[in-house]
Amino acid sequence: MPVRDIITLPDPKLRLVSKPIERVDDDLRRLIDDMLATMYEAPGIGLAAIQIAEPVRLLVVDAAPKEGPRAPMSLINPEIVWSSDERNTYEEGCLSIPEYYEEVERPASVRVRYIDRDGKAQEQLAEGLLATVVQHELDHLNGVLFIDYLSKLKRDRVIKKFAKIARRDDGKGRL
Ligand code: GNR
Ligand code: NI
Repeated sequence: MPVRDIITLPDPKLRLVSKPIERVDDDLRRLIDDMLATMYEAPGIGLAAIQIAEPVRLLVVDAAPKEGPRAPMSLINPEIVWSSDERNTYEEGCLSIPEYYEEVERPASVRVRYIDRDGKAQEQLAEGLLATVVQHELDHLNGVLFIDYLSKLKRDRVIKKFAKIARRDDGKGRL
């Protein structure tokens, strides 16, 4: 289960709209396992395939408490089929925007439809932190980042900081 490199701002791939997955096979399950290994190693609680430069509609999440057992989930071609009117605010971060955190408001609960790693259609109601992470990951599949919900001033400041880091180091955007 190789850990893969996570791409960071200002990599233009983060703005791609990822393509639907047409077949759930062993190659895809290997990609899922790489994503889970990469997410746990980071460590993070969610990861979209585009963050390891694979522009396909696939995400993994584990929003279980740190002390408890792992609860890995993989969602293929996920779609939000219902969102609550109730909103929730969480301080969000992103492995592709290292060490930057800001509060974002989103629907508190969502019902998500997806294909699981066995190729079976599933629906699940996500609430609390899981709802936030699923929406954050789904945004990645559409080239949307959490900084897009901030004021232009804050967003431009972050983008500028990461552009500067990329010029300074080897272009991989590491801090
Ligand atoms: O690890 C992550 N934590 C997190 C915290 C609050 C809201 C969203 C997230 S997702 C993030 C990992 C990531 O960048 N996924 O795309
Ligand atoms: Ni992210």
